[in-house]
Amino acid sequence: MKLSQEDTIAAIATPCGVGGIGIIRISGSDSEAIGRLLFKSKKSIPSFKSHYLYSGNIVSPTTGAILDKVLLSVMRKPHSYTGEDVLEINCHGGPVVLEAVLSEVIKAGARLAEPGEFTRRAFLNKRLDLSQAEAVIDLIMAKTDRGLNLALSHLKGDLSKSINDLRSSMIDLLAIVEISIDFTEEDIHTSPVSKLSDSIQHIITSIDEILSTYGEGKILREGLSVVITGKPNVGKSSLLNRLLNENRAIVTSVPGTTRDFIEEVINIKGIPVKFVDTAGIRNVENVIEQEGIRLVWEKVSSSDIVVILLDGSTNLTEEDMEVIEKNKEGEIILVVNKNDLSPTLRNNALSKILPGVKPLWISAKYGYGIPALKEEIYARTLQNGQKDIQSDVILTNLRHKIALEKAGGLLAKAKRNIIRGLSPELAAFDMREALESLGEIVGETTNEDVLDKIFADFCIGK
Ligand SMILES: Nc1nc2c(ncn2[C@@H]2O[C@H](COP(=O)(O)OP(=O)(O)OP(=O)(O)O)[C@@H](O)[C@H]2O)c(=O)[nH]1
Ligand SMILES: [Mg+2]
Repeated sequence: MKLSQEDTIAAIATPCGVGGIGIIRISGSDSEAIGRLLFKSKKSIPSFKSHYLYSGNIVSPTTGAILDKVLLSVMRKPHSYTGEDVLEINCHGGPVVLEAVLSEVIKAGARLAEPGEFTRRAFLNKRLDLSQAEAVIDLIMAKTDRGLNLALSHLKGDLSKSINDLRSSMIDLLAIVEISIDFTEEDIHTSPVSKLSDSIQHIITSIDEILSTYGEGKILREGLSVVITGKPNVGKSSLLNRLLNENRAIVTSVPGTTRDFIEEVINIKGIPVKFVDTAGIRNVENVIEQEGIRLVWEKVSSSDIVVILLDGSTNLTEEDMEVIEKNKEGEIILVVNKNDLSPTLRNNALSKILPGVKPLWISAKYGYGIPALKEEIYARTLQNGQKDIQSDVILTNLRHKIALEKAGGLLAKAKRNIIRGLSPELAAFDMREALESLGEIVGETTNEDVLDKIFADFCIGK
């Protein structure tokens, strides 16, 4: 999408709905003129001071009607979010008033902003690099305090700095390799092969260190999903309610109570964990329940962890065995519920069915074993990620991961070719491509399509 950067853009920057205030944001060369046209205050203001708040009314130039009593500020370029002249109107936070003011702003010459267009302009005007722009959306979408801290660190430029450090080391090395293309060893004193390959390896190792943080970073940013499955009546909905500390799902003693799935997120030590309560697995004629059971397998296949829930007060049935069979190859936690009743199931019997899997006994009804279950889920997330992170930054974004992997692969190829004594031209070619790949992370070398895709995820007004 080719968006004109000449236009002045406008949008309601606050969420839809009712609130104390609602903000209309305008960016571009006509911002101030639009402010002059619509804003009326008691005292005449010859010129708006930048970063200064003015109190007054928004008045329709055609009807003369007062649309809202507002606070207005101008942030002159380049010291604004977008790097352009920005005008912000703090209106009252009702959808009708905001629409009325926005429509006057549009009539006065602005056009509606596309999603993320303010941040896109900030990027194009070099107020932010691309990884920082992406951190803006992560910050807005952060689900826990740890996710927020990560987004803040990226917004501050910690990731950009690491990537730019790598890029400058690569540029230095590339210069050395390129010199050896033009001159033979007798002409000038070139770096010995071993030194060059060591230097390339050093960069590869730094890339690998950053890459190793992705498992944890992804979990911190996106969270993980845990599906609770088991035959009817084992206490799946009771467990969800206990984890949430509220009666979210219907619990009854009638098997087959839950038909649809229910998803809720809880925060386990800073990790957003989405629990999915599902219909009990059994063979039934009822088509509604059958549909619910079909959904369970769909949910299971897209989950990170499956909690297999059993009822410890009864013997295992065929239905339990079906649940175990279908899940045993995946990432599972075996949980035995109703620990408050006298136990019928035994750990040694379970270990024959699922060797090496330690059952966790709980009582969803009374809360026993719930902290241990949360601990277990947390421990699994660390297993998926990395315990001893060497890197200063944590990678959270798949786009960044792919670019780093590509760069690492190309550098490894360059190193091999240097060791083999092949023409330095070959190594230089791969190193240049690796450099470009790293450049994509910070937006030095990114095409329009990639930008479109990144900013499409943003909200309007950001
Ligand atoms: N004693 C005891 N009863 C429990 C416990 N957890 C659940 N129950 C009871 O077991 C019955 C079924 O609980 P649910 O949470 O509805 O079970 P479910 O697995 O969601 O059942 P479906 O939705 O039908 O698949 C209810 O009567 C609960 O009160 C527990 O820890 N101890
Ligand atoms: Mg249920």
